[in-house]
Amino acid sequence: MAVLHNDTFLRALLKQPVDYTPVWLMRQAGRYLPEYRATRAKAGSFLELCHNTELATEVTLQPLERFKLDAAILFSDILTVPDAMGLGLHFVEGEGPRFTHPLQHEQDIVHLQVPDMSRLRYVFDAVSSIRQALNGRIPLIGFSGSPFTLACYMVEGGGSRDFRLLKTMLYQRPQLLHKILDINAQTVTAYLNEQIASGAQAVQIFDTWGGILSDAAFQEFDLFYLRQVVSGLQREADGRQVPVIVFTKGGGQWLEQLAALEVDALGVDWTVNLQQARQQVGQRVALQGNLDPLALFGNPESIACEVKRLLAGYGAGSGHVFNLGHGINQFTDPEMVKYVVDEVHRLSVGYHQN
Ligand code: 1CP
Repeated sequence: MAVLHNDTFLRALLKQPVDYTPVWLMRQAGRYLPEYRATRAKAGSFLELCHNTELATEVTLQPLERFKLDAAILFSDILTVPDAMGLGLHFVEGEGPRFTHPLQHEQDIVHLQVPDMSRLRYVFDAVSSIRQALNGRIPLIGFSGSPFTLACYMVEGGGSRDFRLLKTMLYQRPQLLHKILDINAQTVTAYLNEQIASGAQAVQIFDTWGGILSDAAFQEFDLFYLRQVVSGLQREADGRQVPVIVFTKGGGQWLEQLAALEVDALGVDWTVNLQQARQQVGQRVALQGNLDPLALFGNPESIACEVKRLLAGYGAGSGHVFNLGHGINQFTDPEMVKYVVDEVHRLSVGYHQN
């Protein structure tokens, strides 16, 4: 494997000294880039794009050609996992992902099993291929949905506004939901370990829907299973630590408990005050975030102001990875993305003069 030329991202996650604050953006490869839309059209569909090693590699690298990003993220989707469990993922034009066989009845759930990882071979092939194509330029992030966030889609059969079906199960038949979560936790652990074995140099667990839960439900149905996953992860590869990031959207009120997971970093959404968050988590974890993705719809002055505010909020020293507080919006102007990335690099140097 090629020597890693830019390890700023990995160093910041481990709170080791860096020269500037590293930056990458959730969903940095995607519909806001015309070249992504062209490659997706060539692939035929989003799912075919995920299944095609060469094209998945191509779209992963696209944002790196435009912006000086400090990490690449595997191009795939969190819903490949329930698909491998037999739920039948497909996309309805204009409506997003759907499952043919959602988990809504006991008989759907009793037979649920950890899938054979060979069904996700195409993801691991993409990881190896991207890692090779990166040739040591920057590190590659692997990812998975959290057990709970995956369960949201598996029970609802797609996205949802209120998660009524999921919550009906949670309150009426909690043991059924626990069964799904237990299988998901085992699956996510195996899936991330296989990505690490294939070349992922850091992993992020997307807990996108943790924030819909009550405090009590978060502990029982989300945090418990995050802990299971994190404790089963392979934390070293090629003689280097593989940092683990957990991003719970809407999880600002649980930072201390999340920091007590044995993770290296927590992703935070834009509602969180970085200075207060840093005080809360102390030395335990690094923080990743948290520009409002819609701040990119401002102008250069307003964007520079937000970047300055976030960098000053975290303050001096390592342990901050700049990112958005959630995925980039599809109508974002790529010029504004370039501007943010360059401003983070330029303005952060002053916070790292040891
Ligand atoms: O039309 C298209 O081209 C499909 C749009 C799209 C893209 C570009 C989907 C469908 N997924 C992706 C890629 C993707 N998804 C990545 C790629 C790597 C990157 O550049 O960051 C990642 C990390 C994800 C993760 C993902 N998928 C999450 C977690 C992160 C988040 O944004 O909260 C979730 C919740 C999904 C589900 C999903 N996949 C796609 C859509 C539109 C959705 C959301 C569905 C919904 O809740 O309504």
